Amino acid sequence: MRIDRINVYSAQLPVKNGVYRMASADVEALDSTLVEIVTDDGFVGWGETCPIGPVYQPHHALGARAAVAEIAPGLIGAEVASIRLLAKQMDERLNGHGYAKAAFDMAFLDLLGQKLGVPVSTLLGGALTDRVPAYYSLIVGPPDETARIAADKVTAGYPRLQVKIGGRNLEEDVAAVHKVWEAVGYKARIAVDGNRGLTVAAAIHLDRLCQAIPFVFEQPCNTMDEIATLKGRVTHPVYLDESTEDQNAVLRAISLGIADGFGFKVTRLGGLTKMTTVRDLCAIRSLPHSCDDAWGGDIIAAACIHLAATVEPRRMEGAWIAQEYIQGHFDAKHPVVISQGHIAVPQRPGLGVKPEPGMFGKPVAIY
Ligand code: 0XW
Ligand code: MG
Repeated sequence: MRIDRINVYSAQLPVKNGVYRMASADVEALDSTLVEIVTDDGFVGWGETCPIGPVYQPHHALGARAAVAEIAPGLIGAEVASIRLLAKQMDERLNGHGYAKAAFDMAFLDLLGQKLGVPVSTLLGGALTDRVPAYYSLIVGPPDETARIAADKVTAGYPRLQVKIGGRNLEEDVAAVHKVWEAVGYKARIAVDGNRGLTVAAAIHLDRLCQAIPFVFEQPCNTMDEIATLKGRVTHPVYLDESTEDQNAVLRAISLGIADGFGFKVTRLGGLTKMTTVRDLCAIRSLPHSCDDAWGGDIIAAACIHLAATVEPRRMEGAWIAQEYIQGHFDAKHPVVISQGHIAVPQRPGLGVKPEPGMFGKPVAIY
């Protein structure tokens, strides 16, 4: 199975119902990059990378496509058999840019899964479940409205909520956390996500003012170093998200003992194959984590779910997919869908989703 052609597409994904608001940025539309790899024996594999705008983390859509342009020509003619060899070939053409390589890694696994007749979860070590929990992300908004939506989402079956805070005064953030807790109580687990937006001082204040509420505090401050200073000064467990820029960052956080869990993003960590390493490191230390991406359509959603299915359920903090904020699906026949706050693991070979032919228009690049 050799790579014959690579088509690259750009898909515009407007945010359903307006704006997705976080401390670090407001986003209204996302530009997703898709790679379609066609092999000489007639298989087609898909990968996707979709930064949530240029500010959330040091990734952006044009950067992804520029990195794809460096990598793709070197893959033409390559045998799709060893993911390690293909990763080495990518590294020999471009240093870093894991978020672009992640799209290729997904497509290679999609191809191998189809060739071998197994779902990608099997290639990642094997599924432990056929249904994974999702979580709902409540954007920064008026506290009463946030609490109302929180209650609705728990009724809809979500076992976990993420309350976004930051970028406004402390009083509103504290009110949002209290009101969500009053609305849902123990019916859902709660993460409070600062998206890098709080100072260390504000994080300590929020921790004290919400002392009795059992939430995990996700990426409260900008850097891992700032977050490290919270150790022993806050009582809520602290999770890292944006700071997990690569595998080494995760190794560092675990070995320093400054993270009680993680919000992992498949593309930020360089792809599904690299994610299996941090998944296994977390298993060694009994650390919980999510399996998400920053955004994306059905290809990224499927990738997250295949990986999530391989995580020990007691440490699985849920898979966030963008479905609630996106109109429609890439694959209307086999979409990745949230039902009662959970997502069925695709069982078909490969990723199990195929975009409708022609739906992304003409490729923006062909190799
Ligand atoms: C909730 N998410 C997974 C979606 C947005 O990209 C932000 C992200 C997060 O947890 O920061
Ligand atoms: Mg987060």
